[in-house]
Amino acid sequence: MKAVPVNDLPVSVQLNVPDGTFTPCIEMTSRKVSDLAMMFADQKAVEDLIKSGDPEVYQIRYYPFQTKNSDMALGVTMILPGKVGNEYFMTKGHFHEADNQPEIYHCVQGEGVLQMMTIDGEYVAAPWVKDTITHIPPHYAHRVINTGSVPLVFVASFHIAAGHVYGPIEKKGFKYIIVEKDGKPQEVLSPKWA
Ligand code: PAN
Ligand code: ZN
Repeated sequence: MKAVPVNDLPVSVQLNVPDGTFTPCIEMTSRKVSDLAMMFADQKAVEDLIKSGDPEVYQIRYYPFQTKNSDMALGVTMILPGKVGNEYFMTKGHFHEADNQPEIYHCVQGEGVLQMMTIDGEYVAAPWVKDTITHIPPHYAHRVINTGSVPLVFVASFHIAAGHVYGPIEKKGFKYIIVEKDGKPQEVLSPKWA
């Protein structure tokens, strides 16, 4: 994530809920199926999707509010509706690097699941609908899954100092994956944990 100059003055941005854009915005990152390839259980479906154009899975917009002595950041994520095989589109998921760094997520559109898990595999899944707000305590990796038919948009508030660690989730994933079964989302044990 980009570093920005210190600004001690108040800053406001304007959110457009339907597509998760806001203005002004410092940085936008797009993640495609190929960026998340190792996260999905069905590797054949991953390959096929990459060959057929490598669709976008989500966009993150970021604004760091760096002042002389504080470091709040805003992140707005928009996850498109879609699936890889029968597994729904989702964020990569990560731990925070610093062990005293929590985060607040607010779902402003769509429906899905916020998965949280400690490094020892203690797992909590929060069902999400519009305006569910969740506090993610320190030590819990976090991932959001869009199980609906419209873009899921959520607002995240965290400290820049939190840092992001992706390695453990890239290797082992979360204990459970969310797949579509008989037209409905279902939580099943991840093959990596079986
Ligand atoms: C969020 C996430 C964002 C994208 O801003 O970074 O939703 O998810 P991944 O980082 O797992 O790709 C956050 O939790 N920041 O700490
Ligand atoms: Zn985070």
